[in-house]
Amino acid sequence: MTVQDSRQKYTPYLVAALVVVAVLAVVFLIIRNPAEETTAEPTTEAQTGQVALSGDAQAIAEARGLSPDDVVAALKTYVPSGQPDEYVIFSSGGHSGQVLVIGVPSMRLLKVIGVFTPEPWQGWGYGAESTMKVLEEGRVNGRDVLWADTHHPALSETNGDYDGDWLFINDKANARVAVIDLRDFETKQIVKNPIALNDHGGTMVTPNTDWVIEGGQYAAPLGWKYASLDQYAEEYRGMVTFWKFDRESGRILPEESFALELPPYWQDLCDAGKKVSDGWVFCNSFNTEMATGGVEEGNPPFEAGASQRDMDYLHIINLNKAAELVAAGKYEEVNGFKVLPLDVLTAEKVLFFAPEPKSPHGVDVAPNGDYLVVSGKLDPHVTVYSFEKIMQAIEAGPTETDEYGVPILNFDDVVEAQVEVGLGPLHTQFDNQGYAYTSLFLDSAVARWTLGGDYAEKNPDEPWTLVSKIPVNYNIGHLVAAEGDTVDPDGKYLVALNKWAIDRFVNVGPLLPQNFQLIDISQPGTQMQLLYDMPIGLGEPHYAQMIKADKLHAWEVYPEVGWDPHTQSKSPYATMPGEERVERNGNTVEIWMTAVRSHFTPEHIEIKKGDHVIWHITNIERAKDATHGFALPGYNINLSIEPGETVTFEFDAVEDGVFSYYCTEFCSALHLEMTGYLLVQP
Ligand code: CUK
Ligand code: CUA
Repeated sequence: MTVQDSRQKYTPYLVAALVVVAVLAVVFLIIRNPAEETTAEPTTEAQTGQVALSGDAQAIAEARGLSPDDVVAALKTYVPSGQPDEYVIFSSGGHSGQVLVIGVPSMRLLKVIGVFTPEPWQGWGYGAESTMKVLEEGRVNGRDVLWADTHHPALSETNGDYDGDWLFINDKANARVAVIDLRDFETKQIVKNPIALNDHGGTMVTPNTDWVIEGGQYAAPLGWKYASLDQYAEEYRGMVTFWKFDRESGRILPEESFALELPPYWQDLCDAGKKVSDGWVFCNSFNTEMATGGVEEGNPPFEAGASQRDMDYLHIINLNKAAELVAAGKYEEVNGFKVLPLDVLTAEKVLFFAPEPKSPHGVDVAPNGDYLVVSGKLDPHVTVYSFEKIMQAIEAGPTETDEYGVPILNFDDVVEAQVEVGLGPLHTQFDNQGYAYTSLFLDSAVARWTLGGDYAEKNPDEPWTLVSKIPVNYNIGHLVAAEGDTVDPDGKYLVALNKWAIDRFVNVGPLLPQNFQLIDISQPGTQMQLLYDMPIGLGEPHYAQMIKADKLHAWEVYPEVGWDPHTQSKSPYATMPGEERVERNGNTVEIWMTAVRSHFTPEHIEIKKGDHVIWHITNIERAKDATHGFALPGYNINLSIEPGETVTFEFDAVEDGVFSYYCTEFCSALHLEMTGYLLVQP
């Protein structure tokens, strides 16, 4: 059946379904309102007007010019006040260097987590030692880099399914990876890749989060040493890094991590194998031409030079074997970091290539780990590789190699299917009905197509065929379906992460918002429905993951009073009521302070100009909403002290004068009185 046919076939049913839902919606609203009226307090005119209007949903729909589709969409996204969402999206915050937390289906923004960039509300990077330490870990050669091009968040997994414990995200610009603890939604660690300045294929995790993958992008001499572009083939290299994650300490362990030296192709996205392909990792590459640009010297420009060949190489990596070789000491060190050299990879059969249509972008492993979907940006097809066939081809022994000696598998031996999906395919997600969804950048659409093999039992459509497309606005990059990159996708919802939103929102100037579009994918066949547009006022978010909300188990307050969120244990500086004090030791003044609604103790602190100040504040509250802020003007100090937390900061009192410190959260009726004087004597 063609797409056109199936559309015609389903259209009458679709219309009928929409009408039924719309009628139900109206009935629902009518039935619901009398109850509200009976419990209502004496009403004002405005309230009466509201009740009358909402009692007639039809009238509202007409007055607002809403179609039945609009009404259905509104009902599917509306989450009543006071109710939580069913799913939570963790999205890259793009250049902001942060992570966005969004509820689905309401698309309400829940939090912006400070990661690579200071964030004032959370007191992230404004004095609190536990936050300054993490940002300092992100320095590059001793220089602060306080922004990031965040790309791919990765939720931790257990047996290939999200477990709601940890979140990782990479900074493409500076090759850094951050670790966020989902007990308190705070960043605990940033690691700077010691061998590369930029990355792209990260972060992705292996099915039990043993390894966090960070694939490279633009080749350079490892350790970013100098080498002339004339020596590109000899001196420049690609890489993929495997960061060892330790759940116990909640940290990446750099000393147990390692990288692979790869040919100087530009490695792009990666994905970890799962189930049958557990232990393997797959990365795309482009610029296997090894173009070095230089249009000003008469060379082909990068975009042409890097697209001359019809095929690039899918990298197929035996991660378990690589880890064994590292354990056996077969590595070299670059900037103190373990790197398995290319000749070891080829001799020990760790790395294989499979040709892939040129300039690919995403490689996405299907839920059972049996197929890999590669999207060639310049090819209207997705190419589906069979893991079983890859293993057979490796077993049979490839006969060809590239110029670095990496074995190349035969394309026809390892490809299962090619599905024509449309123009500019980038990334693929999966659902629970046997469908795959591929973002089409040039078409500005999402393609829904069928998987074959075991997945074909789940739906009646012909395997490996395009079923339908839904337009999105505009320029879609990634897309995210509910748990759509795990071993057990949920279906239901898909969000298209679109770039510049042309003509979608009120004009806010030449820099356009991004647009997250929520799509209902619960119904089969051609029935995908666009539900909601969510403008994102910072950019550019690349990838996001969507987890069932009930898998998250964050703390409501810190476990005990005096908690240090950086170590997730009791702080040695925890201060209980009655223990508040100021101690002087030479030129160092140490302050132990408590915060509770609505005062800081002590309220007067007298020191001398030139003193070094070490200041600890413990929020002794146990109530969920009893967060206090702390601002010390003139010294760039701003803290968020959540219930139970102990925060430490230090500064040199370089100026004399009167400094009133105060609480920056409206914590009580007497919040404005929650203040004190720091008196610095000349
Ligand atoms: S992404 Cu990084 S260029 Cu398609 Cu994963 Cu946007
Ligand atoms: Cu504490 Cu305001």
